[in-house]
Amino acid sequence: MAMWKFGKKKSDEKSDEKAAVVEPQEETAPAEVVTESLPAETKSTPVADDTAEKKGGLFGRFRKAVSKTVAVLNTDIRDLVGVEGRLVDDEFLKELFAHLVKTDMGAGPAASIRDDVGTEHRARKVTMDQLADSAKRTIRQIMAQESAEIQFAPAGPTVIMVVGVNGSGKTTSIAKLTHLFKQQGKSVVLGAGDTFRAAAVEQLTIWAERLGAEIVTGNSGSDPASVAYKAVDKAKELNADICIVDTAGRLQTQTNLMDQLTKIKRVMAKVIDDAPHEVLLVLDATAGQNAISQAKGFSEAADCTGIVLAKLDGTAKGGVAIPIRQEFGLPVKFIGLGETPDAFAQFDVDHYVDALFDLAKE
Ligand SMILES: Nc1nc2c(ncn2[C@@H]2O[C@H](COP(=O)(O)OP(=O)(O)OP(=O)(O)O)[C@@H](O)[C@H]2O)c(=O)[nH]1
Ligand SMILES: [Mg+2]
Repeated sequence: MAMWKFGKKKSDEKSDEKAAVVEPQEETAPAEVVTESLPAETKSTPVADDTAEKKGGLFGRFRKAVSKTVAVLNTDIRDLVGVEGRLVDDEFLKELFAHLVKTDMGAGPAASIRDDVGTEHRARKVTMDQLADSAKRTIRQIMAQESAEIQFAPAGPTVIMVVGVNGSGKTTSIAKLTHLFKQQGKSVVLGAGDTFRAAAVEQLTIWAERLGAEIVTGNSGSDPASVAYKAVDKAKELNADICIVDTAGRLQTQTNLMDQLTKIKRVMAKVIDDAPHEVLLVLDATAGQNAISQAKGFSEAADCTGIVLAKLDGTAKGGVAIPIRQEFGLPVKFIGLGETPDAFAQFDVDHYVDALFDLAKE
């Protein structure tokens, strides 16, 4: 399999060229980017019994991310049920709902849990374990998703477009994806489709250099669709495994900018028929319920195929993954747990639900 490394910009780059192609350079060694000792390859949502994960590692951060939900389950709801168990009646179900909505899972999932507990246990005594089992089943049902796997192209480069609001974590998530693919021995071409700010191109160029990826850039202010076109074209020419295209941050209310995403997608399909194979929406987990309204506009405008929940390490509101899944039917594919390329994990529903509930027993 061909491996492509980042090299210097062509000095004879034509000034009228909208996208500048950076040629591969054999000697460039990827710089050291790992700043802490984390497992070399994180395949899915960190699990509690992974002994390689220490406090402060991925699992520690993940546990902190869901700590608010865990705390509510472990204190308020445990108290509500009591050691002896509690009769399930309207009063209990009302109180249960009031506690569940405090966990950031949102009113929809809280109501589903309440209703399912009511259906399963009404007029009977319920223990904390039975309640947790019932709630787990409900959340698993809500979160049940096809797959967190990237939908790879059947042949040729897999094209991934990354979208989201300003500062949500798009470019960092691209670095994380690149790191993951490089670990799998795949070749990656990046497209610096955020031509809005010169710093954005620089940021992605640095990541490409560090991670050993090819990059296609455009001049500041140039048409992002042109950069996207050239990036996909370059990936095809090099027969690269993956092409990831960055986009400028935008609000779902900015109609022109949202239309631009449609245009970027259209030009990609001119190079490779079924591209982009993935449109990943990066959501800032610290935005809580706001993240949900962001997702609405984006998933419609850009036909998103999956969600990257970034900055989960910066919040205790990890419960937000549940309403996101319930309202959109979009799979949560990856979670971001820090600023380094390895602070990334594929989302695993079972690990997630176990973390929410099993930790409540600690
Ligand atoms: N703690 C933490 N910080 C993150 C994570 N992902 C991104 N960040 C930080 O969030 C800030 C914004 O990240 P970017 O990747 O530049 O976000 P962006 O969506 O590309 O931003 P724009 O291009 O300006 O729209 C940076 O300081 C990142 O280091 C994460 O998972 N955890
Ligand atoms: Mg960016």
